[in-house]
Amino acid sequence: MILLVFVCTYGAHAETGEAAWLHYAPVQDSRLYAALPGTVISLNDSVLAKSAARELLQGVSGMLRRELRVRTQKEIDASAFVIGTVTEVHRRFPDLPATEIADDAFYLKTLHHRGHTYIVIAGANERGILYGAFALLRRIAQQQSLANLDDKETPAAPIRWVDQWDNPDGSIERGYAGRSIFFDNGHVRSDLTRVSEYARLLASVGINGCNVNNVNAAADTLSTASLEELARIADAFRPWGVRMALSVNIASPQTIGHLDTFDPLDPRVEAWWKSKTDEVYRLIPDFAGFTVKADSEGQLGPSNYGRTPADAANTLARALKPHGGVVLYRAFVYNHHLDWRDPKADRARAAYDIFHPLDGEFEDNVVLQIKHGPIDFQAREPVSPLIGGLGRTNEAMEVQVTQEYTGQQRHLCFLVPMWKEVLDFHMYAEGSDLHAKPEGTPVKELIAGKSFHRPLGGMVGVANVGLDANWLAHPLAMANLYGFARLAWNPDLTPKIIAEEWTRLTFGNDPEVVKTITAMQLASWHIYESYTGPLGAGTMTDIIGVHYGPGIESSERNGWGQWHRADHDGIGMDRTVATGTGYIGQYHEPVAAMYESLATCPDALLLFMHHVPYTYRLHSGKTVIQHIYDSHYEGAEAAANLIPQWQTLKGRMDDERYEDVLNRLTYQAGHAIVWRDAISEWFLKTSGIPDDKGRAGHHPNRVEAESMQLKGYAPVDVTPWETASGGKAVICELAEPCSASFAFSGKPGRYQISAQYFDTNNGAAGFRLLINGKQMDAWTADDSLPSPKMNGHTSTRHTTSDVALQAGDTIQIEGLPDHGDKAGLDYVEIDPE
Ligand code: GCV
Repeated sequence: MILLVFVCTYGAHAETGEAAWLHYAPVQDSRLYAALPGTVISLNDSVLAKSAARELLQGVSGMLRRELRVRTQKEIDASAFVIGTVTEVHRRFPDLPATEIADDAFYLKTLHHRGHTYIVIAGANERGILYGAFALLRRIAQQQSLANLDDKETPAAPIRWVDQWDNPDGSIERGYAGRSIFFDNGHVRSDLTRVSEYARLLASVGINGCNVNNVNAAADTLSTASLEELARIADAFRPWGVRMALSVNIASPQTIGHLDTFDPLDPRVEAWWKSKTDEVYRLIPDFAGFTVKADSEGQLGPSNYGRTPADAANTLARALKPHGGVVLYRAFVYNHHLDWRDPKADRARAAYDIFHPLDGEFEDNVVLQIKHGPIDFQAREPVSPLIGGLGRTNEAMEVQVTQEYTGQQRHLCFLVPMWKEVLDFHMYAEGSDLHAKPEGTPVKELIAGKSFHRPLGGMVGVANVGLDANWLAHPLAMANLYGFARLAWNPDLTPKIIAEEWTRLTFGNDPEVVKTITAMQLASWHIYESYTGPLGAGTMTDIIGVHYGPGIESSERNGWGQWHRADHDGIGMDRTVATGTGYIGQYHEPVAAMYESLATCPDALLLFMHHVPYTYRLHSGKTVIQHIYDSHYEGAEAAANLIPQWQTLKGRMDDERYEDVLNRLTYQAGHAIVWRDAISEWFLKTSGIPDDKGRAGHHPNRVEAESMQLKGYAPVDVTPWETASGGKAVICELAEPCSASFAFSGKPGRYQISAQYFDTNNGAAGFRLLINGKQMDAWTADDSLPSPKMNGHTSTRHTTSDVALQAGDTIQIEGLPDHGDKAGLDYVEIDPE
C-alpha cells in the first residue's frame, strides 16, 4: 500500500532534481496538519518577509495540498501563521518574549491565544524570518508535528558563504555540473532564473553570502562595465537574503586603474581601492565584500612589493569598512616551485609560516579564509594548524563541496563526516581571548567569530553548482551542499542527522529509502578513501592534471609539494620535528606530541606525518603494504556493493533519479577497480613485496587485449603504466571496426563479461560484444571524462550480465573508432554470474 502511494506520487511528472531538497512532495499523513491555520499574516513588509510568505504558500500547497492566503491586516482575529521580527511579534503578542536574539536567528512557537491558534515565526531580523519559514517547512516535509512548537535557532557563526569558481566565459574551475549559472561569453547571463533559484536554495539552509566569481579572478572584474552587470546578480540574490561577494585581483589598481603600481601601501593604490569600493556600493548597496587569492598559484600579490598579506588585506578592509563589507583573505598561499630534493621543504607548512606571525595585524573586518587541511582538499588531511595558530585574527574555514579530489561527482563521496571530524577536532589553542581549556578548543569554536578579538568567523564552501538541472550532476552529491550549509549553521548536528534530513526532504519519508540512502552516504567517504589514497598519503591522483583518476607518480619530482615520497623502501612525508620538516611543531600540545610519536600517530594520518618502511606495522596489526592491498580491494568491493543497496529502492522513488544514480554507481564500481589495480600494482612493483592474499598482480579471470587475436587493433603502451592492465592496451586506427577475440576456456555456465575500455573525450567510439559472431551487447563510449588520452581518467568498465558460455566459444570485442577516440581496449574479464 505504502509503495503504491510512492509510485503514484512520483509518477506524476518527470523528475529533474532541480527542486533539490525543496521538493515539497505531498506528505503521506497530512492529518497531522489538519488543524493548521489557513492564513499567513505578515507583520513585516520587507522583500525577505514577502519571500518567506510566498515560500510558506508554496510549501504548504505542495506538501499538504492546501492553499494559504496572505493577509497584512492590523487585527489578528483568527488562527494564522504569523511572521515578523521578534519586536513586531512582541508588539502583537506581549506574552511572547521581546528578548534580543542574535542576527539571523529565529524562533518558532505555537501559541494559543483567545481561542485561536497561531504559529509564530519570529526572526531577529528579516533574514531570520525567512530562515524560520524554511525551518518550519522542513518540519512538515519530515512529518514532524507543529502542535507544540517552541524552538529557537541561532546560527553558529556570522559568515556562512558559498564560493563559486565561475569564469566570465561561462566555464567553472573545478566545476563538474555544466556551465556557469551566472556568466556566459564574457557577460552576466541575460536570464538569471537559475540564479534566483540558487539563492532560494541557499537561503533555505541559512547561507547568507555567495562569492560568484573564480578566486583566480579576471583582471577586469571591478571595471565599471562589469560591475553594472554584476549588480543584476546581487538583485537576483536580494529577495533571499544572500549578499553577493566578489573575488578581486590584487593587481586591479594597475590593470584596470592604470596606475603604475598595485603596492597596497602606496597612497594612490589605497585611494583607488577606496573610490572603487564606493562605486561598488553605489551599484550594490548590500555588497558583502571581497575575496582575495594573492601570491598563490601564479596570482600576483603583496610580495611583489615586499609587503605582507596583512598590508594588502587591510588596504581593502579600510575601503570596505564604512560600508559594512569584509575581506576574506585566503590563507592558501604557498610556493609551487618548491625544491623536491630538499627533505625539509614542505608545502603543508606554508599557511602557518606565512600567517601565524601576522596574527593581530589584521583589521577587524578581515577574515582569514583557511582551507580545512594544510594541503588542498585531499580525501584525508589533518586539520590545518593555522586554525589553532591565531588568537587575534578572524578566521573562517574553507571546505570544498565540489568534489575536485574526491571523485568529481562521478563517485559517491558524502563529505559531511569528514568536515564534522574537522569541526570537532581539538586544537588546544591559546590566544588572547581563548582560555586553554582542559577539554581543548574544537575548531567549531575557533571559527565561530563570537569572541572579543574575533568578532567574525564562519565557514565557506566552494560549491561550483552549474547549469545541470540538478545543480551538482550526481543527485546524491547535493547532500554535500546541504550538509555544508547545515554544519555552517549548526556544527553540532551529526552526519547521520544531516543525511537523514536531506534524504527525507529530497526523496520523501519512506523508511527504507531514508535508511538505505543514509547508510550509503555515511559509508561513502571511507569507501572512496580506501580505494584511492592510503593512510593519509594523499589521494594519489594525477595532481598536475585534472585531479580525477590515478596518477601515482605525478606528485613526485616537481615543485607542487604534494609528495608522498614512495620509493623502493618506504612511503610517507617525514613531517616530524625530530627528523623531518618540523610541520608537526605547528600544532599545540598535546596534538603535536600525538602526531610526532609513531606510537600515538593515528593510522589514518601515518603517511602524512611519517616516512616508514612498507613493513612497518600499523596499530591495526597489518603492515603498511598489506594495508595498501587490503584497503584497495575492500574499498573496490564496497563500491560494488553500493549497487545492490541502491537497487532495493527501485519503485520507491521516481525512475529518473533512480536510473541516474544507478548508472553513476555502476560507473563508480568500474572506476574503483581502475584505482584498486593502479595502486596495488604500482606498490607491488615498487616495493617488490607480494600481497599476502595473492590478489595484486594476479587476475585469473582476465584476458589482456594485447594477447587476444587482433584484427585491425594494434597494441600500445599506456601512460602512466599502472592505469592499464599490464601497462598496455590496443587501439584501432582504421576507419572501420577492429576486433579482438579469444576462445573461452572455462567451465560451461552463466557469466558476467566485463570489457575494460578507454572512453576518451575526443570522440564517441562504438563497441560490440559478440559470442560466436552473434551480438550480445553494444555500447558507445560517449561520456565526457576529463581526458583525450587513454589513462586512469578514461579507463571505464562495461559489464554484460548473464551470458551463457561453453568452452571453445569465441568472445569478440569489436571497436569502431570515432574522431580521436580510437576505441581503446584494455582487457576482458569473465566472472561467474
Ligand atoms: C581556484 C586547487 C585547485 C585550483 C584552485 C585552488 C584554490 O589548487 O586545483 O583549481 O584554484 O585550489 O583553491 O585556489
